[in-house]
Amino acid sequence: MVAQSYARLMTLEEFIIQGQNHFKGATGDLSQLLRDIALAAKIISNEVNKAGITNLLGLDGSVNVQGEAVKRLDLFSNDQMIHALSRSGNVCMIVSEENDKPVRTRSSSGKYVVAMDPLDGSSNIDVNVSIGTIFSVFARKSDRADEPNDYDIHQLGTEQIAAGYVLYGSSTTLVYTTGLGVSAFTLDPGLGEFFLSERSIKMPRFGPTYSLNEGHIGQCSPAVQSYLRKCKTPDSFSGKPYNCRYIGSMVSDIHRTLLDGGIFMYPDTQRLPDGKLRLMYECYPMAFIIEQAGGIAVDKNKTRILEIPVRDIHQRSSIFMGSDQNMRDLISMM
Ligand code: P6P
Repeated sequence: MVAQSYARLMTLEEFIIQGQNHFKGATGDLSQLLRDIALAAKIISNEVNKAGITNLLGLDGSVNVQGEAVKRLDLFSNDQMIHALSRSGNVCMIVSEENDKPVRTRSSSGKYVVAMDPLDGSSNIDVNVSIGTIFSVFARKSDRADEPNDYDIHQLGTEQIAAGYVLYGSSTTLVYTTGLGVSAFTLDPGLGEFFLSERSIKMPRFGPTYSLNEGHIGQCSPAVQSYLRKCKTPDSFSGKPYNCRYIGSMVSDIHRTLLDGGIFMYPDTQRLPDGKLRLMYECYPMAFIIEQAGGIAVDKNKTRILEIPVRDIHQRSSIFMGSDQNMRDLISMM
């Protein structure tokens, strides 16, 4: 019975090949890149799910039984992603939250540049809250015979050719887009295989849920404060106020917003006038996904996130993203 039910499921591998066939002249290089990311996701998932026990065994940060230093999970995840992205020879440069400068791979002729947060929200590991990997893929601009340069990195979010995240939660879920809609895959850890769980995800047009760190609300703009007062006022139609849901792990908060609708905000505050989240490897990929699912993503100036130019690879941006109607309500107040 189980064998028959698996037979009905589509693997990530099959889906990637199907997607590749959409792109005339596709070389399979992007497909290989997505497969490499999926491999790193499986390795990271395996470690993340052991994190509690390694802490208990005191292996975290000390020397493990093989005499190797046990790296903190975010550094381990960074290493795994860099290794996976370097395997194919298709990636020439990597921007990572964990590295001050862009990382050059051995393949200076690689056709892609990847920006990533290898383990976002890693501080949540100690309290067993879901965390995630976020990635964004660009085609390099410079000639492949030359060394990659800053023009390959300073591209607009609209130029992403793929973006996605992996959520290490009660199940490990990979969500990505190549511009043809958003699909989700769930890992069967027993088989080590990602299976298609949601195809062409479309956000609900509206969701009665808002998500932000309300502890900062006193430092937020009057527009955000008045929007929040509106969310807390019982709705004339349903008679109920919105729900507040905030996990403090961007991948989890965005995944819920993507599937259930609503709005996620990390606004600018007096302490963080440009917000906290990073433009290249948190805001860009998540905005690409949210827009592909029918939502809207802007910053404090109502500028489309995907059109905010990159000045510095670690620059921050305020971010407001979510369902079409929720976002229009907020934007009308900004
Ligand atoms: P705060 C996690 O540290 C993170 O980078 C995102 O995953 C999350 O959305 C945000 O910071 C939470 O920040 O200030 O609410 O703790």
